Amino acid sequence: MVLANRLPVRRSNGDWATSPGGLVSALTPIVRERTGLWIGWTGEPDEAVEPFEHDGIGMRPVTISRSEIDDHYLGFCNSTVWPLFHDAVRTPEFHRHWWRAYRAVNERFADAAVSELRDGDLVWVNDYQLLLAPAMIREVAAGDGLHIGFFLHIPFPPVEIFARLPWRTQIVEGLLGADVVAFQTERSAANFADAVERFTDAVVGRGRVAYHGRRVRIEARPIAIDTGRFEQLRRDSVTEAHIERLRAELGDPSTVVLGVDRLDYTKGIDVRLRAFETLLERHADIAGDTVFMQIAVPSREAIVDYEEMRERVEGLVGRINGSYGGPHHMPVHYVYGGVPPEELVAYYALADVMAVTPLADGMNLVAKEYVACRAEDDGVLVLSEFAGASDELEMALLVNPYDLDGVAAVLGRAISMPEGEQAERMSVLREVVRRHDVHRWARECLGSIAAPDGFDGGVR
Ligand code: ADQ
Repeated sequence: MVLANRLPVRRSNGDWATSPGGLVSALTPIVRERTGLWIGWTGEPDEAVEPFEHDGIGMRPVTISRSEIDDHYLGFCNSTVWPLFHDAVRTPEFHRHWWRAYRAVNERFADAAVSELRDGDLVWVNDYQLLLAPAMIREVAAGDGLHIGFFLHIPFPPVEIFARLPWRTQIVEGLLGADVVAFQTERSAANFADAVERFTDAVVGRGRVAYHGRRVRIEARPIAIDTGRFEQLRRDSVTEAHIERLRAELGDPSTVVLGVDRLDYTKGIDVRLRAFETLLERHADIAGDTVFMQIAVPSREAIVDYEEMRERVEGLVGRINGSYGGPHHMPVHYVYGGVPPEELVAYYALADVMAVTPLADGMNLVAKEYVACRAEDDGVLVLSEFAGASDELEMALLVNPYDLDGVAAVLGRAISMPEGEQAERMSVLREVVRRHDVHRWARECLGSIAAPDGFDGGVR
């Protein structure tokens, strides 16, 4: 049984279609094989949809009201937990009525799970919208055969930051309802262990805690991508045609620098634009034949911090083009919208430099997707040391996104990196994303939840 904020399907022409994305494509075959259920929200307010089956998987929709979208989703999830867990890069807001709505929604997910549970079931709870659900499920259904796992897709912050949360003890206790609590990185796992030690009476050991007569394991299980699918799309002849078209649309520049993100203040889109501007200030010669392409998917537009970041990004794009552009050349191209997978792969294949500069990020799949698409072992990944992905992608050019001069210098180095060094770095990076793909990740996560004393799914 998978619990996630959203169901893995969305409406398309009055029918349900599978949502795109790595997590969904990794999990659906496994859930189908085990005749499992998926519990989640449809994405529409106040919608009561009867359980249904899609593509061999039982869907169990949970209703979320319009006021809960405000208080639970936009409020507690995305204006309290999201900024707090991303190192408080924006000031988190704490409101008691948001907390009440968060608890109520978690309760509803837990009830839905409990009503379907059978002995021996494996329950896998995903992400920061459902931090309380593991304990809520365990409280009602404490059978011996029950296995509960939790995976956090975003970072778990250092305890000094987490400590600000008025409901910190309830959150930690909520997670300790699971048998396995897994994180993207060792750092996040260690931060959580610190929080357990400080806010509960659990006894914390290496990678495991003793809590109310049970043992709970704390693990790092970095998420991965469907590498094979990206490689296959890259080889598709249609991709070649897309690449040519996109290159021409950008004015056939000699160098393309790319950014791809949800428009989120954690992603450092403004940072990389300002670093690019600094680079142009210092090396006017690059301005003529280098293009910076930024694709930004709209996200959480109802939240003021997101609206402000959009204005800031668009202001920077205008300023740089005003200063360095001309009638026949724009140094920055900007799209506010998503692009379909075939086109995304073509952009990855086209980009000489990929700039991934979040201030904080659980993993960052874009960095891994870029690597998977570099069929010729060329191209340079510039990666923030604050993205979880930097633990594995050590051969990228790592940057501190708070250091604008540093990022500008590294962008310059990336643009002029000799082919030999590009190949040396990229071949190692590609090996990393091949060896550890999302299918292996899902197998290992579920294997660990099912095994009472841990699972060594092979050496990583
Ligand atoms: P996100 O914050 O959404 O995910 P990320 O890991 O980069 O960040 O995943 C974004 C996904 O959306 C990627 O698969 C990417 O291809 C796609 N995408 C982004 N911009 C797009 C665009 N303009 N057009 C089309 N597709 C686009 C959260 C955490 C991350 C963690 C993931 C998975 O914040 O740190 O890596 O979950 O655990």
